[in-house]
Amino acid sequence: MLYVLETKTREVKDLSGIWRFKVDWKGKGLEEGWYGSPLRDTIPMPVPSSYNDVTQDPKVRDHVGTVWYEREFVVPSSWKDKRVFVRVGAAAHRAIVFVNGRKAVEHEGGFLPFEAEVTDLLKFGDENRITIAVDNTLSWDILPPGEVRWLSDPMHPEGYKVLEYYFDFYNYSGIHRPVKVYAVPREYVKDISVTTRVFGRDGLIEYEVNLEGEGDVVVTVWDGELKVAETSGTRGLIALKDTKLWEPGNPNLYLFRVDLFSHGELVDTYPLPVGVREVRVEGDKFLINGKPFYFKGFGKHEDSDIRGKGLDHVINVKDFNLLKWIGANSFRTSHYPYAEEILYLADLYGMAVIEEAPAVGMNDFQGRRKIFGEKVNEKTLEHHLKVMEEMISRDKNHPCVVMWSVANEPASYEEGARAYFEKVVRRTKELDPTRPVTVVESSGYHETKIGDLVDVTCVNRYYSWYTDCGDLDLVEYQLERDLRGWYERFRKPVILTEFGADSVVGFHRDPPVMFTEEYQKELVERYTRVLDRLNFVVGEHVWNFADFSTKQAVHRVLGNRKGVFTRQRQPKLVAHFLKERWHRIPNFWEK
Ligand code: GCB
Repeated sequence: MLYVLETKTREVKDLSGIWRFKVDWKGKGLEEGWYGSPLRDTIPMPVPSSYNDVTQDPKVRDHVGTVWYEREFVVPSSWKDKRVFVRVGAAAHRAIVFVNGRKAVEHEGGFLPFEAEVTDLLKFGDENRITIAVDNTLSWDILPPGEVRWLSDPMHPEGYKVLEYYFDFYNYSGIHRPVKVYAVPREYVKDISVTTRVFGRDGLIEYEVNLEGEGDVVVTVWDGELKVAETSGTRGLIALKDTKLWEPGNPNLYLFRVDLFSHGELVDTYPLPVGVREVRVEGDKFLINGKPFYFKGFGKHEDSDIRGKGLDHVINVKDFNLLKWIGANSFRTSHYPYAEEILYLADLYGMAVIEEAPAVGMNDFQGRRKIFGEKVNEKTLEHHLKVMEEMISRDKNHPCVVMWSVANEPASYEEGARAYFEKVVRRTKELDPTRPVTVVESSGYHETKIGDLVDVTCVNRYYSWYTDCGDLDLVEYQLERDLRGWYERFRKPVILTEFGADSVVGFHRDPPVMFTEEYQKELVERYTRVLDRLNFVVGEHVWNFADFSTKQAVHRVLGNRKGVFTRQRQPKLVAHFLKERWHRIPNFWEK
């Protein structure tokens, strides 16, 4: 799936702005055909944004069910001879789109785009109405999972509707990424797939172009203003001599342009930034362009004040500047695929990305319920496989993506997890044989049933935080024994994908105690001492980049405070420790 771009042959209308919004309190909107005529009694609502923190009404914030968005847009008459599509960047978690009262498309899953051709539904040279119903209900049929519970009370016979979920970030809801209407020519470039390889100083680009209709394809590769290669055909190989490779810290990008001609005339053109690089796991090393890479960075979230998970270019660019400032070279899109705009920035800034599917909360840390085979079912698996397809189809061309994570902390100690993840990992590798695959684990090395299925061992650990509270002296023994255990059993490179401690900014205590900035720094420092002496450890991602919102709980003080930066992106004490450390450790590092 190509990102929506304006080019010489394509036009785009970005419908970001204020929409009309209405909560469907009784869940009757569909039945009553609310999409058939303009909505009444609406309030203004920005798109893209989560709606939860925008109003002053806690009922809107906590609503479980459907909300409706609507606005008008004009389609110019010049688009009459084109194909017109509507693309929704992401809507959490289920959405149905109507154009002029007729259904255009529906989609499940809140973190990936979907689209439909709407040419036949439009009035050209006129105003059109788009209506989107978005449902934030979680269930075990989609990812991330959750469930609705009715709590009864004799004083309230109808009961209370509560959404339960087992992941640690707030279930922000609404249209989180831009909605775009765009026009392409009748015959056009539908998709481009590019993979790259590296031979010494030379790079090889293998490509495939998928067309709607017919025509002659010409491909050119540009280094700035300089054309460095030209070829033709819908598939082929391009060899580049003395390639400027893409790698973390040195993100060279070429422009790969596909031109489609019909009877000698240009009908469509699409430019794709391409970074030539090769990723491989060999023994206990993670190699980028043949060199052992060391991951320094964070698990992140799409999360900021008021707009929640809504796309925010200001926050995003700030975050990349902070990643650079602190000396990071990578992050994980914990716990769902982030906006495409973020991956384009990662390509540009030279940040390696572990891209994660929204499979989080497939665990029960109290160990009371069985997950695989009971909660997780055939439908979950089917949806999971579809999500892998959609995610890889969207992001396959990004050089920044160096590994797929198919899930975070599933109940991998259950027998049923093996059959499930065998299928998910196999499908992921079929879809993309060029990138390593992982599952981020919280199980013990002796109990996991899936540790051998992945290419890289990724583990999350919270010694001296969730266990042995306050006892920093235990960290080093426990962590070292644990990580050695993983390596001895599976012989794969290890990344510590989460470790950290909550700190409330401004809380100080010496000697350190929990929740102070000193304790967070001391804990992180002690973990890193262990990582430095284990050769098979190829990376460290601190949890989390910034403080973020969660559902309310006794162990959450206005959300999760494990940020190295505050939610407003200001550094805590630990940030200065990491800055010094990460600027000292090179990106390519063999211990
Ligand atoms: C984890 C989860 C992450 C949580 C974190 C925590 O293991 O992967 O989503 O936010 O722990 O802070 O508890």
